[in-house]
Amino acid sequence: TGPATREANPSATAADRPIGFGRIQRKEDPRFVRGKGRYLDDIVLPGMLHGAILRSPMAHGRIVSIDTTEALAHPKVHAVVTGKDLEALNLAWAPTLSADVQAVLATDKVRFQGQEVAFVVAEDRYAARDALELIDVEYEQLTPVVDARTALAPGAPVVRDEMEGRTDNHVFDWEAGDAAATDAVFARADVVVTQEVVYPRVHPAPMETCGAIADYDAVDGKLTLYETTQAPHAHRTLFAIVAGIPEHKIRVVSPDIGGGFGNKVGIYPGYILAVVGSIVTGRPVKWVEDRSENLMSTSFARDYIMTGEIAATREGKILAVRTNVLADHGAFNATAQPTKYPAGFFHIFTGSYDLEAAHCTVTGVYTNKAPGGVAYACSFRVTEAVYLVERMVDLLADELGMDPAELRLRNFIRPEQFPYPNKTGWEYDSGDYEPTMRLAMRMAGYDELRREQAEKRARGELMGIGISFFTETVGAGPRKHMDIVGLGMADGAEVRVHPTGKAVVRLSVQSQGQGHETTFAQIVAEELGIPPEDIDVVHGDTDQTPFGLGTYGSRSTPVSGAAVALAARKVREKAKLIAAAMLEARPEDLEWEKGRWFVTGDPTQGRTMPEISMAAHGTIELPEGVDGNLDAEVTYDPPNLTFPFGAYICVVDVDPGTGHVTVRRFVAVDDCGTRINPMIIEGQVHGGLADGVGMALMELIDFDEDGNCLGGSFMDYLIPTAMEVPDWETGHTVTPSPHHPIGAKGIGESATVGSPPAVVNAVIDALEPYGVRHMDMPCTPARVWAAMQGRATPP
Ligand code: MCN
Ligand code: CUN
Repeated sequence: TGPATREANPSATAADRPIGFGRIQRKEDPRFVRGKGRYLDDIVLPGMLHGAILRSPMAHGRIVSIDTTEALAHPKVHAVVTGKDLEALNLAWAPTLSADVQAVLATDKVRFQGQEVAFVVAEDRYAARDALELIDVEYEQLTPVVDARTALAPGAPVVRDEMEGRTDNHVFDWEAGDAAATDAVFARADVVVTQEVVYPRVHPAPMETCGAIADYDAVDGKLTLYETTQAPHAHRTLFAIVAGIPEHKIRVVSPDIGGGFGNKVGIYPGYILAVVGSIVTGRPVKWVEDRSENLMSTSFARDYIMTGEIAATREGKILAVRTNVLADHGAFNATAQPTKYPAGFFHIFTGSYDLEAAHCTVTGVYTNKAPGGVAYACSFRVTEAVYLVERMVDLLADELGMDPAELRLRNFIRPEQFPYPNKTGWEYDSGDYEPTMRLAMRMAGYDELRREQAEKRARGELMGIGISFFTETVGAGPRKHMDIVGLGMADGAEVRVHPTGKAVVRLSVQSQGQGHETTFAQIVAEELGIPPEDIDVVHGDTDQTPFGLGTYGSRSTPVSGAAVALAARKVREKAKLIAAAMLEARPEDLEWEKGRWFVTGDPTQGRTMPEISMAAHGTIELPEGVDGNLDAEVTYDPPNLTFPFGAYICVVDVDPGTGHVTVRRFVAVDDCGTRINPMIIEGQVHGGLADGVGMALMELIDFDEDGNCLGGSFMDYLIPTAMEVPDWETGHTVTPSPHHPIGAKGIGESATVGSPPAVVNAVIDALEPYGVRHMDMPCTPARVWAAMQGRATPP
């Protein structure tokens, strides 16, 4: 299987380039590579002021008093806002995306280090920061809840004591699967393996931090809000609900986004404070957080303590998986995920295997840490699920003395079992796992690698080979099952073909680097035969785009991509009626070829899209019921999610003296169904693999016993650079989604989801001579070295 479908020479003329799907260069890149992107901080409005946030120095404390007199006296300060001021406006607390509330500015207590305490609006960013130092806050320090394992212990400090009658830190209990059936299968299994598996707290850490510019016009009552957001329409509705400003008076603009990775799904206090600042001062107010603020206060990811159990026969037939999870949600439950699923889509932990039973329980707890959850290319907690099951399968292989590739191959769901109803309530739409796995093994030279490993082991060298085979569930809704704060998960798209045959497509989703301006033009191009360069993609402005829930959970292609394809097909059908009128033929006698309707049996009698679009806006008499344009609009409610999958193989070398891990090779074979732009897909996979290596080897948001965040800068929170990653070896198979109009599944998070277990499995495989069965991420040199000494954590 070759890597690419169609190669395009970038210097080729438009006529040589593929019309539709294929490897075309990104339309947005001329702007980005010339430094002409327009990010939030590039926007300067006349008379704009600057906001800065005073944050809590401690994890848990009661606010005794706040004195803002000196800050207000600063000559460049226009306003200082505290929780008390917000209380008067009923804005001190805002609803989260998970039916909880979050303090916009603390009123009673601070509940995590870095929490928002006061907001200063000043002439410039420097003055605003200087004035923060002039605010005098007296705190009474309280004992924090730092370890989720102790959050439910009797007598633990209560994080959310502002809630009526609350005496503990319990957030929710949730379960999926059949407990009794699973217990019964475990009871008769030959082999059961149990392991606690921790997916630690990490951070999406996009290149651009979060920010907002609010511009409230008191005369016409209109709020224009520039925001780093992945979901402009959802944000607009939430602002309408929270601020009481009607939607038609709110315009949310999401400019170019410098990476989101889930970090820009939520509504942060800073965004709300920019709005308050603008209303109070009557001027536009910009707020942009710095790197430490981003790492310490905005949506973290993971923080799942999972106890996994896997049951199998002695011959290696996997029978069941069960797990209990303790989920650390921080001080407020601000997780972004569909209402029905407090643990996101974690119940895909049944993986790619044909199980007899499965069951999970998830318990969420409050701690004195930053709120958020799910963010970071997670497909709504599929990261945690895949990590759990792929670690458990490796542990089982170890227990049975079986090759981990062989064990997986024996247990895959077979192609004829699709659509496959799994044991926790999903219906996997399509899959053909074995060829994908075999391709990865062939590309890696699996048997040869095992031989090399045996030779090296004999010499005392530590080489590891790690496998991960993942199945994701991406593309939320359907809306009857899925909503976020009551908004059903569907997406709108609008296609307009102008008189001269050029087109514009308007989206409800928002690119943060995924190349939507290219791939969504390609979808229209494929359907209408209009070259992609003649199609403009408009997104990120609620005044210009149809309603929809936005970009996260790799849902843009599965949901919005479907909406675009169907809207384009509507245009094509309308074009058919107009072409028939032009040709004086019956519509049913016309046939389509890319870009043209022609009379069946007489290809010379036809009309091209530009001819038809001119006629639609022209003077010919249009058929009954056809109005004078070539436009269409669709809101797509997906019938099911899509289930992309992939096989990843990682080869590592571990330095026996230092415990340092080098990722020597990484083979990734992905199947995301129909591929719109293979180059963009490879880019998504490369980025996600780097994320995965980062999480597996170095990324960690840790806390000391007082709840101080130890990952608050890029000196402490390590992210991988080109030095730490190998040359990725990518391949693909194509198993289209049967329910998606073009057969495409999502790809944006696959590699982040699928790669961490491959890396960790490789590290543990390398440490086999030391009898290491498991270690928790990140596999830093200190931790690997400790594991080699038989210790769980470094001294
Ligand atoms: N694509 C394709 N063929 C397919 C599937 C996708 O050509 N069969 C293309 C799409 O058209 C799109 C890109 O690949 O241009 C990713 O598509 P999709 O899988 O639908 O994911 P989204 O566009 O919804 O992107 C969201 C996803 C998420 S949730 C995170 S987190 C993440 C990711 O994308 N954040 C990113 N990739 C990122 N890439 C960049 N550069 N920056 C981020 O912040
Ligand atoms: Cu979970 S990170 Mo992406 O879904 O925006």
